[in-house]
Amino acid sequence: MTDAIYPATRHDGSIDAAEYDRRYAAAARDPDGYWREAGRCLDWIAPYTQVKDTSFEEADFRIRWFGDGSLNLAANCLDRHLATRGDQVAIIWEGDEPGETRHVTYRELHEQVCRFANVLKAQGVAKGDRVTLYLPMIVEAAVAMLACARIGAIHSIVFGGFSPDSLANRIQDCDSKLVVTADEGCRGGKRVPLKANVDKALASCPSVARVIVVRRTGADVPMNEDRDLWWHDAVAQVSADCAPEPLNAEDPLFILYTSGSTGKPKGVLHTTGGYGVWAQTTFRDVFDWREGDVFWCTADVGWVTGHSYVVYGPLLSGATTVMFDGVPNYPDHGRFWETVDRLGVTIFYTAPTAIRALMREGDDWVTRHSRTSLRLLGTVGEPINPEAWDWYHRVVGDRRCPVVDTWWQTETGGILIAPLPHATDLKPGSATKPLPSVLPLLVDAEGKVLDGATEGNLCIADSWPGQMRTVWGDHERFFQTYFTTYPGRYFTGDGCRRDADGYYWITGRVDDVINVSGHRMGTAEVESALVAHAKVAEAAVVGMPHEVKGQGIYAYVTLNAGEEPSEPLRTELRQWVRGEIGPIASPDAIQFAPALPKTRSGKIMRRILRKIAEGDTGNLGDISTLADPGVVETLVKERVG
Ligand code: 6R9
Repeated sequence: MTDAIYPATRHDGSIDAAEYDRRYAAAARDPDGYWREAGRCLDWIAPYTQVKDTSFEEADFRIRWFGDGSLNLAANCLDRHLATRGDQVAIIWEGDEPGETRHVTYRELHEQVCRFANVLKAQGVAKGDRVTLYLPMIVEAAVAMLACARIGAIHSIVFGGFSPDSLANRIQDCDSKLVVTADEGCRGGKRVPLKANVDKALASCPSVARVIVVRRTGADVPMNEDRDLWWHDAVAQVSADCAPEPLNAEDPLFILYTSGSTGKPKGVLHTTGGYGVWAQTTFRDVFDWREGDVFWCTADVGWVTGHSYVVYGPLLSGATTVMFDGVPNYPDHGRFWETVDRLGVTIFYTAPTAIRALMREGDDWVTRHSRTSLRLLGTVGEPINPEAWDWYHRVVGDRRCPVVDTWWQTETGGILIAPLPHATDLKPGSATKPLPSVLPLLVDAEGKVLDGATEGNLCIADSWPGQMRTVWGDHERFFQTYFTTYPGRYFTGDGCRRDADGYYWITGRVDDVINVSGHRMGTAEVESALVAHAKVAEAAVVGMPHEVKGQGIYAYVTLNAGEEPSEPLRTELRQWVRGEIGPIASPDAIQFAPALPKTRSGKIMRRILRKIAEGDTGNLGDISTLADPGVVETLVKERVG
């Protein structure tokens, strides 16, 4: 073994190493047969006879799973559990203030979903229509998602931290008919003006005829009589019966916008059958879910992790899932562990950035709470450094709880590479091994497949049921983005190392995407926000190492002639980007650059800008192709931070 290793602990009834090996081999040998069986984890209205129908080749490019089956995912999350677990808690909602808690049973959730589905229908929302959700982490967010799924409408959730402009872009791109929001959100004791943001966004969104507003804080918000409805009024006026719409396995379930290396965020589209199967099986297997578990994934439903592991995976499985509307450091740094104790959380899933932030505050915030209910810990969103892994394992988990480091993407629908907690020996910092049906390949820049212990670009050789199906409105962009860099393979955009034991170590993005606190940002998006400012002539954005966020945003800004660099302007530009995109995109460092290093053909040399931002200025590599090598010297001298 090549690295520190924590042997898998045996647990009766869990998948062990032999069973993992058996499943992995079976799925590799006969994916069709494997998923024909595994697809039965869902209840189908019309059973499928076809299973895998996929090709990554340009000539017959297609991704279809269970293509002739029909089902309804809301019915799978709710109705099928009513007979056996109607009175079991489905969602424990934990508000921003500790102890501001609501328990919602499967029966209650079913009724709320049916009512809201009827509200949507009464507003003219039909199968295939898009509905944008711009909500805090409240029960109504899950209700609205499932109500869409029940009638075959496509939900598109926009994270509540995005600006009115970002919201407007995402509404326009998919032509949403209806928006669901709240008066305000609460985060760490502060208010977020969600309804006011919607009002601003809708000035440029003529497709939206109706806004439904949840009363969350009771703030006095202006209601447009022709357009806006209160959620509580609307649900009171409709019946609590709503038959689930039978949907084809390949009917769309949701759109979720995510950043890429070029252009505007892409609307990643997931469909019903394959996504449902993937969300449920990965939830059950990776988190080793058992009856009685209280599962807490701290992600917001505005991100894919919230879709798959706050809502769909747990509810499809009949689990009890925690929805958290707060932040890790409010009212103090012990919030997670105080809440774990109070709610009896058994499985806890969060992001490395949160772990690193809490680690800095000292062990005492953790150890003053018992955490005895915990039996399994997980991470997602970015590489976890071994030091943070070790702290999580040793201090939070008292060395008792396996840590599952789960690698996946918005595009993959659910986890692809992760340990199974009682099957896989753990190595801190490694997402370990692929799940059954996941065939990772490491390739070099020319696309040559690399064998054995090596490092390269991470591709996946063949389809899995949870894979995205298209980019909303731009199927060509879907193919171009993911299947042309290495023809015949899905390219993830990540770099990766494989060790002698066949373990995978994700090294981070190899494209122009940066990962800030586990949130994906396209450098191009931040650049276009910066150049939209009247004083900015040109901007180049790169990632830089950041102790807590993993990566920070480093922006080089060239001002228009006649504009002078200044501290107030720096602050103004930061505020500007917050306003254009949202707080998560605010640059950590802004360097005013008289000029940017460019090739003679005018291409910005990002490689050099990355090195300067990283402080690695001793070794800038070949700069002889630069139009004006003198530019670099100035940049190095004036580096900030
Ligand atoms: C689920 C999610 C995807 C990108 C991905 C990679 C990074 C996610 C990771 C990880 C190392 C892990 N990433 N999980 N890197 N180890 N366990 O985060 O989706 O927001 O689309 O981001 O995040 O770079 O390509 P998404």
